[in-house]
Amino acid sequence: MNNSTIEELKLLILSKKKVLIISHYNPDGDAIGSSFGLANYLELNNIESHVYNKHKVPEYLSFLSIKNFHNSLETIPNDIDLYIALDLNDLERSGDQMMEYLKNKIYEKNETLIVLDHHENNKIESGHFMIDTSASSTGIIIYRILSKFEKKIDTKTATCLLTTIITDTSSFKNSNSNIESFKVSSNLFQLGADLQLINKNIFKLGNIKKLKLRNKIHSTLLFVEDLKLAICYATNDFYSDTATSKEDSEGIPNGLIFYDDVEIGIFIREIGDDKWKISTRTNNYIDLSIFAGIFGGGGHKNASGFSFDGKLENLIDKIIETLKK
Ligand SMILES: [Mn+2]
Repeated sequence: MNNSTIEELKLLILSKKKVLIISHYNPDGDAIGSSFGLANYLELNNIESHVYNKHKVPEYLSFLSIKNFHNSLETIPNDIDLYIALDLNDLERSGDQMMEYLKNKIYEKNETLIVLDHHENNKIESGHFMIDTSASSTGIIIYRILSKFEKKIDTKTATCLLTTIITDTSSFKNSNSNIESFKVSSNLFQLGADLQLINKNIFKLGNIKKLKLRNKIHSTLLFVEDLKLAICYATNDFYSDTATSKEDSEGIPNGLIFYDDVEIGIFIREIGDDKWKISTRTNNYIDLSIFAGIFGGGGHKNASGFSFDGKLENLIDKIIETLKK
């Protein structure tokens, strides 16, 4: 499979009237940002654009939107004249129903497919490709193409495309960050991409109820210096008092080990009368699967869990005693 040139893809897209954009299920910031950015820009060029995803837009990405978004095949118009698959290396990644639909359109009816992606091992058999594993997001590849169009990229498209870079590089923390990701981000920022809106949504921590729950949990902190151990717990009334649920205490033990003097983070949650669920985290300090095994639980070296029947005080004593050995 050979890549088309940017000029070829541009001419091909501009010759079409009604486009369906598809990306992978369980969509992430790149799948949604590149689909919506491309659809939004093509609409400005008077190409009717539809986006399909098997799943809904995740809550943290709901600040991005598009006119024609489909979660079902039934609402897709039947006079589509171009299919564009984004951020996927296998049609199977669009979901079974869409895969069958596309196989029929592309392989049997010989309709036109463009594939824009940055994953290794593309398994799509035919189409017009632009695959570049050095691109830090699929949105970068879309930017390369759209920046050759006559029409200027508008702020909404720029925000969508910048989202793909911020999420796929984890704000330039991942090793896939490169000169192009900075350059394209700079250009998108200049075009009016709303970086504050992106950051506020992508990295948001939840509502005030969750903060109140976490305050309660962190106020139980017990630090055992010689073990580099931090323990916090939550009883059922913590959740009822703050109108929160167990999902709101996710990530507590991970958070503990980000502090300098902590190597083992443990979170204990009440699951019934004198019944507790324990989750543990470390960065390569000890093997927590062995530790959890002593209590009849299991997991990995860096993260494990177990449950315990008895009084909270006894549980904490037993944890400290076991770690000391
Ligand atoms: Mn991606």
